[in-house]
Amino acid sequence: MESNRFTLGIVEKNLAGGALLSGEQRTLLERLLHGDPRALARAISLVENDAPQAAAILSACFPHTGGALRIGITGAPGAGKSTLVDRLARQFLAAERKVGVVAVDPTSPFTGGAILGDRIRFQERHNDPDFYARSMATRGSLGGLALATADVALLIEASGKDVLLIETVGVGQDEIEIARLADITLVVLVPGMGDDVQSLKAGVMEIADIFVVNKSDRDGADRVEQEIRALQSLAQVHGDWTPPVVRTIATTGEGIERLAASIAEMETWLRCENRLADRRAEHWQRRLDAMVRAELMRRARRNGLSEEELRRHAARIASGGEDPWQLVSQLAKEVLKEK
Ligand SMILES: Nc1nc2c(ncn2[C@@H]2O[C@H](COP(=O)(O)OP(=O)(O)OP(=O)(O)O)[C@@H](O)[C@H]2O)c(=O)[nH]1
Ligand SMILES: [Mg+2]
Repeated sequence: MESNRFTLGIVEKNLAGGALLSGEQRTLLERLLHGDPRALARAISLVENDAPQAAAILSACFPHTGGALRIGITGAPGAGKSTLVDRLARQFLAAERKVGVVAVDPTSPFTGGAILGDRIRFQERHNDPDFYARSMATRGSLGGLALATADVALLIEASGKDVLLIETVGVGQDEIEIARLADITLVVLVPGMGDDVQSLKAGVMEIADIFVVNKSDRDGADRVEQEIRALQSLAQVHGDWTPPVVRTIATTGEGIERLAASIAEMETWLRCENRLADRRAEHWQRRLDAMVRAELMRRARRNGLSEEELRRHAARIASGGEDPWQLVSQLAKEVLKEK
């Protein structure tokens, strides 16, 4: 990929807080930027664990990103998202695009069994140097799951991928936030399962750029499609882009070419009239907000605000022994004193 020809020398000027990388970190980054999957895995672990060098690594990778197309795939548990991701990955690889996958592990015990299956299925492709997949297990990281997923996606992109597929279970706010990181969001629906379009959260409907009616081999695909169209006639959310409805059978691959064509159409539309840039600026605004909060919390933690300490304050506040507004104001002052 073009951006990988940059040398670290150029990149280093832009590092977060003027941080300098150690020799070991430079080697790690150079390997990552050349697409070494082991270096990438190591960098992801450092970032996921909020290691002290995480910001410097992300900062060094940032100039090597921006070129890849990010596709979010969201939908109810078991809708066939991973099977679709696998099919789409093959489609893109066949078109000589390098593919990265981030799968956010569902936390619901209902779907827990699928995680292992995903890992095995995705790992089978690990021999392909143009493919990299990672599942996110982190919960409760400082900046939240959406921020952690965005950071991991950034690292994978910097390692030279052209297309990123980000799979999330579209149930909670966190997951909707993750889907919003994408340039194009696919909302996967299935016939039956009591999963009527009407019952879908408004947030999920709003983020859909393309509707996928998967498991179209089952009865009721017509009805799902009609319901989506009925809702669409009520609301136009994307200006002159009407989200298409594509039927698929992910297990056999039926409809995948049509889906890939819809993605390509949307990509062309996004690349006109600055739409992609506008969308990404909106994403960055949300992400910056989360990054600032995370950084302030990180500093507060460094200043000794441990979970333990927070719990003590909370107990005192609950019993009327401490004023929360004074406490927060004091904590903020301490954080801001730090250079
Ligand atoms: N009949 C039918 N089954 C499908 C289709 N697509 C996927 N499946 C099956 O549905 C099950 C769930 O598929 P996954 O791809 O794991 O679904 P998922 O949405 O990733 O699931 P979670 O990540 O656990 O939410 C698997 O047994 C698939 O084989 C389809 O088009 N038709
Ligand atoms: Mg899955």
